[in-house]
Amino acid sequence: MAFKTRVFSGMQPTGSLHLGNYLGAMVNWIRMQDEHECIYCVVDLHAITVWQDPAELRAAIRGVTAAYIAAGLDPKKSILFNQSQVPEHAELAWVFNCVARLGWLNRMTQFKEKAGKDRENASVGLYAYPNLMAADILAYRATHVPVGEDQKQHLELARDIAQKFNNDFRKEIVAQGYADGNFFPQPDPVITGPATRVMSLRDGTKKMSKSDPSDLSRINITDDADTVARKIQKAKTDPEPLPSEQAGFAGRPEAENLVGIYAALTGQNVPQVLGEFGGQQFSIFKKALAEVATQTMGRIGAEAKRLSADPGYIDSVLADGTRRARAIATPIMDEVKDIVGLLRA
Ligand code: AQP
Repeated sequence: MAFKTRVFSGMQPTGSLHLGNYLGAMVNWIRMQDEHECIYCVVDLHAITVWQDPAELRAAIRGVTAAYIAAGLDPKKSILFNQSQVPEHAELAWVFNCVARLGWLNRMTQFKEKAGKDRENASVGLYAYPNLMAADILAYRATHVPVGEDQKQHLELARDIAQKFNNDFRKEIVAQGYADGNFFPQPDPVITGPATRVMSLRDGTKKMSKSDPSDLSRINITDDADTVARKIQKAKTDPEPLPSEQAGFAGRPEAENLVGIYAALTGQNVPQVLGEFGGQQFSIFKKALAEVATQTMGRIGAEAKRLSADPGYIDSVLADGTRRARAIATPIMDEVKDIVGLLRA
């Protein structure tokens, strides 16, 4: 069957959002909400795959919701809610735990990075994280998933799970009226723009991340203008001036990262930025970068702070989004139960 275009994505409330989350994913979320039905989730069940202080988690769920709205998501156009309020995510994840193969999960590089050397001590949830992510998307039979480059492998796994479910249960799926035997779509990743992988300001070979112990490594939406300017001024660079062509980035990941960020924030491509700044010293370029970063992140941060002062409003947005999300997910989960052979009242 032809699947209706539906967009799904989410972010973890594991701290405040940063420039990488914004440029890598959220810019596309905002663009897509004018063209499609969009469902954007605060993935709190993913957050607890590593320890979260309960009071901080509660605050972060509201904080990330405020950031979504402040960045430009319209709760009237898009469905905004937090994952744990829609039980179909966890229910479908269990079914997918039984569809996905251990060998598939063993190949997931994010688990290896996050578990590090102390693998035996990592939570089972962290290991099964990609199955829950597949359930997040497929509980809505979403067709498009705007994410940063780091989520590519998890998206491929979601596609494999959708395909295996369709294959395993084809007879039942056809009996339920899906003539071509496809109950789930194979969701397409949407990974576009000049900053699909924003790197740490302290190390151009590492992704900018909420959980990096160094706050200097990232620009948070909660940072004020002075902090943004200081972090950019302290960002690691090299002694050479900026190159005039992209080939000049070889062996200079920090320079490449900063230019990519500037391009994304100003709506230009990298050659255009190099046309303007090629041959110049970092001190000059960093001033210009600080100015545009402060404008964008400062505006979002100030609005998120204003919205956060009214938790009643944030909770009402989440309640409305939950109701609309469940209206889509519940009938889909009911069909999954019928297909799998689980009795329901
Ligand atoms: N550095 C990045 N560059 C581009 N995109 C990024 N994303 C994350 N970091 C970058 C994208 O943001 C979305 C939400 O990510 P997440 O909050 O679910 O978790 P994450 O990918 O694990 O992000 P963090 O910041 O690194 O969180 P922690 O430190 O808690 O693990 C995703 O679309 C992601 O691709």
